[in-house]
Amino acid sequence: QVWGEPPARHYHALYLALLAARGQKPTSIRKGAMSVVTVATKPFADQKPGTSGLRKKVPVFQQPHYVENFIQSIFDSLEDYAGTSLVVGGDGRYYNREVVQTVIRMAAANGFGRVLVGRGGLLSTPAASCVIRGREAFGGIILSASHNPGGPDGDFGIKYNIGNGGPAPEKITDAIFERTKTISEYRTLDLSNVDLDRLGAIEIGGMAVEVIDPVADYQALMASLFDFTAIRAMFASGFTMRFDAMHAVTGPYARAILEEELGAPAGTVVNGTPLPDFGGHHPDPNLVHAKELYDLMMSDAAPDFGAASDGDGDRNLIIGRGVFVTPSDSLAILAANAHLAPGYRQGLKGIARSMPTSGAADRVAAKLGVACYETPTGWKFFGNLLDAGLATICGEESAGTGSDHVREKDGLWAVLLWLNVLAARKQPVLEIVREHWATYGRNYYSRHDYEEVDAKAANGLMDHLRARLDSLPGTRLPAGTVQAADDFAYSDPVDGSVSANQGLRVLFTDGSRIVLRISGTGTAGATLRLYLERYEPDPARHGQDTQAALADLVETADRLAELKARTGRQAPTVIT
Ligand code: G16
Repeated sequence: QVWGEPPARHYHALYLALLAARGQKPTSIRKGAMSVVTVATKPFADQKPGTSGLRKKVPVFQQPHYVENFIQSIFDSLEDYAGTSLVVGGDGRYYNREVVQTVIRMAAANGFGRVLVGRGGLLSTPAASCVIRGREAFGGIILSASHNPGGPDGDFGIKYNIGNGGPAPEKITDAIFERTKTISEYRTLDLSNVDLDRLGAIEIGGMAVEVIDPVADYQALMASLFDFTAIRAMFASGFTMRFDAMHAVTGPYARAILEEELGAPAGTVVNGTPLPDFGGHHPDPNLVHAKELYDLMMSDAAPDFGAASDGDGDRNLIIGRGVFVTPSDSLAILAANAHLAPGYRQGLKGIARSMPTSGAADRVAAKLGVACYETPTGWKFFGNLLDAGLATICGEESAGTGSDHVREKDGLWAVLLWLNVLAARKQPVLEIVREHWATYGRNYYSRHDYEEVDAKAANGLMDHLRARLDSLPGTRLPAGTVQAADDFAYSDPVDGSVSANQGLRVLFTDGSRIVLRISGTGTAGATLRLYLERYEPDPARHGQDTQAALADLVETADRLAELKARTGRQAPTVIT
């Protein structure tokens, strides 16, 4: 056992042995010592998990029984978990602590043997994945709405992760949703709150509650993957960096690893204290919400390296001095250079990217001679590929990159891999990016989001374009001639499951693409995402402005999908 802890199932065996020595049975403890309360309830119609769990406004979750219904529906959709361990933690946003307490009570009432909870109710999403795997838990409940704003009127979310540490696959989320439609009661304990701020174990109603250091397991895992000695030497020789934790969960992780362990000067991590409302900001590490960092990196005062992470620590933003690295390029560059880090010295088994992510990683995979998998949007689709050893590194255009070290995307991991590459190559980020484009060509890429569009209008737009897809091949449009057009469907190579309707694609003969889909994480109206990509092999043409390079694709998308007319918007809300 890596973590110096008894694995969960051994723990349960020890627990049973202890009870036997006392002449007790677990059921007698359950029935006798705790006051399990069965509460009558009625279904809520809106508990369908989206791209990443159930995300709603805080007041929706605050309705009586709303959280309990969803948690009970999760438990009712699982089998054989009696006596096992459940990991619980969240990104510290408003309502996090209350829901952690609810989960603990309900886990005890439903027969879990142990709950592992991060101190203060905190666990970043990748750290939760790390703890589930490292401590062999049955699964975990992660409380987060990721990069969405927090606070009493902000967003909240609940997600279930399975024993491999990754988001529950559709088979389970579908079962949870079905259960939410028929639920009539839930089980909980009549018990006051447990102290989440003191490390150590206590027992409630026959179940152990262990408050763990949220950083320690994760930090040890990072140290096993990267050349910390080389990164430490780089900082010691004057390398400068700014990491913006956006008042979200990564602050304590970044301080412990970057400043305390790797010797980056104090103050390298900014906005490092997690706050329930993220300081009133939107913890989304993109060029809009991390503008201060972006402006610094483009100025004369720029440090060597800039990075940020989101609400729950699974997304990353990478900016070198004078250069923003798109998430799609970052995936490709990290894949091409991963062998420079000790954890990936053996090479990659394969690369996986979500469909809307640019094809830059495909070119790296081709050169490495490994497979590149194209999955629907949603980290859960990478789980099978990683478990089966088909892919080592995965990434998404939505600022997510990760590897088989956990089963979630991992913001700080991406930052540390970049630092490892910089320490090994001893070149500025800009030079590394330019060399990469010179070798592989440049995939100009951008995403245009139309947020809070009327849901009916958004669906009408999608239906209209979907109906035209079959007639498009061969058509000449401002962006070029259409080669193929379809509604993306994915057939999982491991379990054969098929996921249809995953985004409309219009592919041009020169390799350019337009993709349109409706976000599965928005909490108000519909968010339309338009993804644009153009491949440019000629290094002499790698210096163009991204939006200018994609202008004819934008015009073509509007012509095909009637974006302006149907959304009533003249321009997107956010361009990344
Ligand atoms: C989640 C998913 C990602 C997905 C992203 C955006 O990320 O885990 O796989 O790419 O949402 O999804 P959509 O385009 O449907 O809004 P996160 O960081 O929000 O948990």
